[in-house]
Amino acid sequence: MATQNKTDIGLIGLAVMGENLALNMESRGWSVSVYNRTVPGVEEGVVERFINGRAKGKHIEGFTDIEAFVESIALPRKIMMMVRAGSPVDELMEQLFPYLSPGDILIDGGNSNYEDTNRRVKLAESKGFLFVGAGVSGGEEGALNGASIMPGGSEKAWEEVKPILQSIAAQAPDGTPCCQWVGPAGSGHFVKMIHNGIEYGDMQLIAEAYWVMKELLDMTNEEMASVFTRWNEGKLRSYLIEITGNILRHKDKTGAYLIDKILDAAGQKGTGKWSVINAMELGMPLGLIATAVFERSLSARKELREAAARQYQCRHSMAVYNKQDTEKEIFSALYASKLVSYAQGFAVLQRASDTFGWNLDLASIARMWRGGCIIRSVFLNDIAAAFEAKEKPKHLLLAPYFEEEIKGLLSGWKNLVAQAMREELPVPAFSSALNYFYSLVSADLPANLVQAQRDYFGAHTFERKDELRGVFFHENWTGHGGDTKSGTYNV
Ligand code: NBP
Repeated sequence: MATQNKTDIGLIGLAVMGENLALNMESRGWSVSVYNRTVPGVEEGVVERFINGRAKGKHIEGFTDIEAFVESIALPRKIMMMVRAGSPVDELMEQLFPYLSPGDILIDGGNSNYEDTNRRVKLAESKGFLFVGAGVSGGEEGALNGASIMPGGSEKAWEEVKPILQSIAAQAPDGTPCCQWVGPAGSGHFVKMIHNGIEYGDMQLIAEAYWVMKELLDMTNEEMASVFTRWNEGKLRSYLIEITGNILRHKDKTGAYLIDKILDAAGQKGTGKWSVINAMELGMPLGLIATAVFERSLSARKELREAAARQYQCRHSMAVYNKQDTEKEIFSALYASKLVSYAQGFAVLQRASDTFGWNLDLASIARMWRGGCIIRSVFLNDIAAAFEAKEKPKHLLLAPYFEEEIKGLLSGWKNLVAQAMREELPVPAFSSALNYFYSLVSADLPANLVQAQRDYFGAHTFERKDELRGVFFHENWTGHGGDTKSGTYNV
C-alpha cells in the first residue's frame, strides 16, 4: 500500500476502459490517481465528472495537471495509460518523461501495435524507466470486474506491477489469474492482437452458424437462441456463444426482435487486419481470420451487394431439411472451424516467438484467455493441455485429442459446407477452414506446378523430389531461355 499519502498507481485516460479499470483497482484495495487531458473543444470536465460521480467517496484522486498527477504517485511509480492507440501514447510519454524518476513504470493498456511497443520499451529503458505493453481484453465489463491482461516488455517491471494487474484480472474457473507475464518487448500486445484476430474469426463462424439455421432451416430467433443456449452447455461453451443466445432473444421497445433491425454492415477497428498483416509478414497462413476480416469489408458494401443480388438473383431451394441432423452438422462445422482458427492463431504465435526470440509459453497464453476476455471458452483448457503434453505437438491439429475431435466432426463439417454451396449460401469461414484442413493433411499439393510456372517465366528455380532439400534447379523450358537464375529467397 502507498505511503506518505501517495497513491499506489496512476491511471491516464478516463474513457470507458480507464474509468472502469480505476474503479476495479480501487475495489481491490489500491488507491488510484487519475488524469485525463483537458483540451478545448474536446469534452471538458472529464476528471471532475468522474471524481464527483462514480469515484465519489472512493480512494481515487483526480488531476488535470500532469506534473501534480505524477507527483501524487508512490515510487517506483506505476502509471497505466488507457488512451487511444497510436500517437496519443507517444505524446503522453513525452509529456510524462520530464516528471518521472528512474525505475518508474509506464504501462500501456491500450490496443497498441506491437511494433510501437517494441520501440517504446527501448525508448523508455534508454531514459532509465520501464515500459510494459499490456493488452487488456474484456471490454467495459471486464475492465470493471476482471479482464484478461497480457503484459510484456521490461521484465524488471513485472514484480512491481504483478500484484496490481493480477488483482484486477479475471480468475479462470480454477482460480488462476488471467494475467501472466507474456515476454519481452511488444510480445504482450502481439498476443492481444492475435486474441482479437481469433475473436474476429469466432464471431464470423458463429454468424455463419446463425445464417445457415435462419436461411436453410427457417428457424425463428427463439429456436436459434435455444440452440446456442444448448451449445453453451457443451464443448462450445464460451462467452460469445452465450451472448449470441441473449442477442437473438432480445426485443426492443416495440416488442420486436432487435437483431432483425440491425443493418448487416460490420465495422472494424484494425486488430483483425493487423493480425493478418503480421501473419503474412511471418509467412504464416491465417486464412480463417483473413476471411473474417474480408467478410466484414464485403458486408460493409451493402449497396453493392444489393445491386449484385438484384442482378444474379441467387436463390436457396425450398428443400425441407431434417432440423436435428442439420443442426448437428452446423455444430460440427462451427466446432471444427474454430479448432482450425485457434490452430492457425497459435501457430502464428509460435512463429513470432521463434522469430523474435520471445520464448512464448503457449499453454500459459491459452490459460490466460480462459477468463475475462471476449474469446473465453472451456476448450482453451484442452488447448493448454495439448501444449503442455510431454511430446509437444508440431501443430495443434496434430495433438491426439484434437485429432480425435476433428475425425468425429469431419463428416458433418464437409456435408454442411457442400450443402451450403449447393444452396448458394455463403459460409466463407466454414469453407476456408475446411480447405485449410484438406491442404494441411495433403502430403502432396499442386505447388509443384506453381514452382514450374515461376521458374518458366522468371527463372525463380525449384527444388526436386529426387534431390536434397535446399538444392535449387532452373530449367531452360523454352530452349531459348538462358541459364541465369533469379535469387532463391522467400519474402
Ligand atoms: P478511446 O480509445 O476512445 O480513447 C479515449 C481516451 O484517449 C480519452 O481519455 C481521450 O481523452 C484519450 N486521448 C486521446 Br483520444 N488522444 C489523447 C492524447 N493525445 N493525449 C492524451 N489522451 C488522449 O477509449 P477506450 O474505448 O476507453 O479505450 C482505451 C484504450 O483501450 C484504447 O487503446 C482501446 O483500443 C483499448 N481497449 C478498448 C476496449 C473497449 O472495449 N472499448 C477494450 C480493450 C482495449 P479525451 O477525453 O480528452 O478525448
